[in-house]
Amino acid sequence: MKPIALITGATSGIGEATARILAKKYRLIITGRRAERLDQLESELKTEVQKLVFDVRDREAVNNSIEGLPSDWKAIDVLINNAGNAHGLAPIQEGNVDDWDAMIDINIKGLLYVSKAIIPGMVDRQKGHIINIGSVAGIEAYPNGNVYNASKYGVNGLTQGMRMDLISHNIKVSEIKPGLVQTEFSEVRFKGDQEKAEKVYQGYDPLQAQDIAETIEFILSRPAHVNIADMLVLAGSQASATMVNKKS
Ligand code: NDP
Ligand code: 8X3
Repeated sequence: MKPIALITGATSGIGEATARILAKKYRLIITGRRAERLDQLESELKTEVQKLVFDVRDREAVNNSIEGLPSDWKAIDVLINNAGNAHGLAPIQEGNVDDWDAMIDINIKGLLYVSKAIIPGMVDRQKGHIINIGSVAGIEAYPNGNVYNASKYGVNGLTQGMRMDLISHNIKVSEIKPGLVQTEFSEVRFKGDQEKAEKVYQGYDPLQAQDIAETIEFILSRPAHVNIADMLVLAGSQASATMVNKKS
C-alpha cells in the first residue's frame, strides 16, 4: 500500500504540481476551496485520491474534514502545508486591513489549524514528515511586502519550533522558501489584474511550480538519516527577494 500525503492548496500552482509528482509514490488527499478544480485534478491523477474542500481559515471545517476521512486514510505520512497567498502590495500606512487579516489567517493560522488536526496522529504513530512552504519573503522583507513578509517570517519561526518539538517523535519538519514562481500568486496579490500580474514574471525566466514540486519530491525521497531542514530556491536570475537580473 502506498503511503499517504495530504497537500493543502492543490487547486493551482505549487500544490497542484506537487500532487502530480507525488501521485507516483503516494495516495493523495488533495485540498482547496475550488471543488471543481479538485474534481478535474482527481480525474488526471493515477493514484487513489480523497478530496477535501475547506477554507483553511475555518477551524471547524478543517477538523471535520480531516476527522471525516475514511479509516484507511487516517494515517497521514506526509503533510505539505502549501495553501497561502499574498493579498495586496502596499506601504504599511496604506494597507488594507482585510488583506492583512487574510494573509495572517491563511498563511499562519490556516497552516496551524491543518497541522493541529494531523500532528497528533503522526505523534501516535511516531512517524511523519511535514513540509511547510515559506518564502524568500520570510527571511527578507521588501518594500510594500510588510504583512505578507510577516506571515512568511511566521512560517519560518513556526517551522523551526515544530522541528524542535517533533524531533523526539521521529517526525521531520522541512521548509522550502521559494523565490519568484510563476503561478496564480500574483493574480491573487493584484486581485485579478492580469497586466500587473504578468509584469512580475517578465524579462527573466521565473521558477515554475514544477521546480518547487521537484524540490518537495527530492526532500521526501531522502533516506531516514537525512533531514533537509531548510531550502531557499531562487529563480536563476534572482539574487535576493528584490534583486532580479532582468533582460529588459
Ligand atoms: P497559487 O495562487 O497558484 O495557489 C495557492 C493555493 O492556495 C491554491 O490552491 C488555493 O486554493 C490555496 N488557498 C489559498 N487560500 C486558501 C484558503 N483560504 N483556504 C484553502 N486554500 C487556500 O499560488 P502558489 O502556488 O504560488 O502558492 C503556494 C504557496 O507558495 C503559498 O503559500 C505562497 O505563499 C508560496 N509561495 C509562492 C511564491 C510565488 O512566487 N508564487 C514564492 C514563495 C512562496 P483555493 O483558492 O482553491 O482555495
Ligand atoms: C512569493 C515570492 O518575492 O513575491 O513569496 O514575495 S515574493
